[in-house]
Amino acid sequence: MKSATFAFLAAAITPSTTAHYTFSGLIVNDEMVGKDWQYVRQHQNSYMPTKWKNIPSGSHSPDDTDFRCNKGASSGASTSVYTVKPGDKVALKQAFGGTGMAHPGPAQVYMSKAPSGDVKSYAGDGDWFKIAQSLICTPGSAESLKTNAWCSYGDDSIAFTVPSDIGAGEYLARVEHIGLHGAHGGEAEFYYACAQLKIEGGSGNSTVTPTVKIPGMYKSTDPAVNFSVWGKSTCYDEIPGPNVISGGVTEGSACGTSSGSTTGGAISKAAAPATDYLGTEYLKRSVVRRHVGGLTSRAAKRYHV
Ligand SMILES: [Cu+2]
Repeated sequence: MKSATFAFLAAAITPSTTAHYTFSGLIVNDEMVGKDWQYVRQHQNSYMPTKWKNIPSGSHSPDDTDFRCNKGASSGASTSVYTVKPGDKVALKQAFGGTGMAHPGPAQVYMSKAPSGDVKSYAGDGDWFKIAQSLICTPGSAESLKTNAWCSYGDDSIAFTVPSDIGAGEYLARVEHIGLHGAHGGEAEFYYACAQLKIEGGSGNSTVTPTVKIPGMYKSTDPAVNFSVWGKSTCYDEIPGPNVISGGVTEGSACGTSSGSTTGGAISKAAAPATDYLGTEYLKRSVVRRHVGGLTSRAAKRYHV
């Protein structure tokens, strides 16, 4: 009875963490630091997605100011700030015991420096830039574009390396995964949260470009968020939002011709295999892939469009 009750409660609390998700944990150089929501702004959107159409009850659209750090997270007054240095490997881990992102789509990491120097009071209304993105890692299969062709598919975190040239200061670091399974009908799903980081050291005298505002970096008409994973395409020719900054990292490529990481600038469909590997992908890929192997069929059944 007791275990049955527990099982029921567990199911009630986490009915679809592989289908829906958000991020609450901070991992630095392969170690979890602190507790859930200690360094990540706790928001009120649970694991529900942000969408333009058929917005889930209580959620909002990507045109809302809450698209910055998710619902009700415009202040980080009660969130701690974790100090990192350039080259540190950072990741935000899925909340609510999520065991892997089981939606097809790209992942992005944006950062924004608190103009006042105090990220706790920063609403995220300043300039944002993209430091990392992951696209397609497995080439040549339209079928796998529904699942594990995407580099991020099955991962339980979104990782990045702290850039060396964006300067010291306090930053919001916003990780985001876009579920494209409903994008053909205008229902791309956005999953994201913001960590509060203080960067010490680094050069950082150059102007970081390109920058965008949130909301505003995506439009509901952008091809990248209206892409169909249900067609014959084996490539994701559009990237959502701006290019990564100089020194930023792209994992995979538009067509999956590269499964490593490339540094900086615009992606191209004919991207050469990566020779420059910055170690962003510190979570052991083999473990993730085994996990995905067990997850795929179940995950496929959980698609909700
Ligand atoms: Cu979902």
